[in-house]
Amino acid sequence: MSTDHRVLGRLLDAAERCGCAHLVLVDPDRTTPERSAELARECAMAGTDGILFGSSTPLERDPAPVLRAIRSRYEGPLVLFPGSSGQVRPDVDAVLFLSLLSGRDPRFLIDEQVAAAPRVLASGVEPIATAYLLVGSDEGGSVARVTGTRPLPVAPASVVVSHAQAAACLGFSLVYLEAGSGAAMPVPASLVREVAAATPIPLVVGGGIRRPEEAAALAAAGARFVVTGTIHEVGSAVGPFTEAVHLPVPALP
Ligand code: 1GP
Repeated sequence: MSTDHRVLGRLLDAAERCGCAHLVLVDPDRTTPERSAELARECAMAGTDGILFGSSTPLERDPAPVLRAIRSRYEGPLVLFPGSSGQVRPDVDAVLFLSLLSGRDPRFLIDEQVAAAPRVLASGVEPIATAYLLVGSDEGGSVARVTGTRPLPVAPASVVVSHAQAAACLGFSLVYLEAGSGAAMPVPASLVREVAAATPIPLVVGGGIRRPEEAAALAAAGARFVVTGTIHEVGSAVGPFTEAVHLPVPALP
């Protein structure tokens, strides 16, 4: 049995073409099907590079109507971003196959993955091996609460750098620097710059981004993917964020 990497390839192509790609996170417990359809339409219009779908907390509602609403309006990659093995489902294009390397709890390092792998491989959904690093100066929000782990400190940068480098050595496809959904502050751009410079695999950065300028700063610092979620749940348009994340093509001399 083998898995191909079509979705990852498509996402990386987008990041290459645009300098940095923009992903929008839809939490099916916090977004109605109607709002999801509207968000998906905005993503299609804006040229957003992918939609992430999932929740760090156990799902309270059937997510299928939200998923269908997204599919009805958006043809780009739809990637599961699961909080646990229980969220794995066959009707997505790929799954961020996460291991919480910032923590030391075997459940989130490997146990959930062992539980999920048979269903992922049987479904044909593409797994994207992603090292998940909770990073920040606050408490880490719902990810910290659910996993019982603490975020890695933002300083000294060497702590996050060495975790990202371990992810590269272990063969992960992506490193996700997560400040936590709705975090008071995004991951600092200065830290993203140091991690990007020292790590040979692409960085995904998300959590607490509220302004297009913050998204642009993270892209300029070396993020290959920038994720926004909560800000759109409260009504902010997607377009300005996608536009900010897509780095300007350098002018010909
Ligand atoms: C959370 O990184 C994502 O896992 C997005 O965070 O909801 O704060 O935008 P926000």
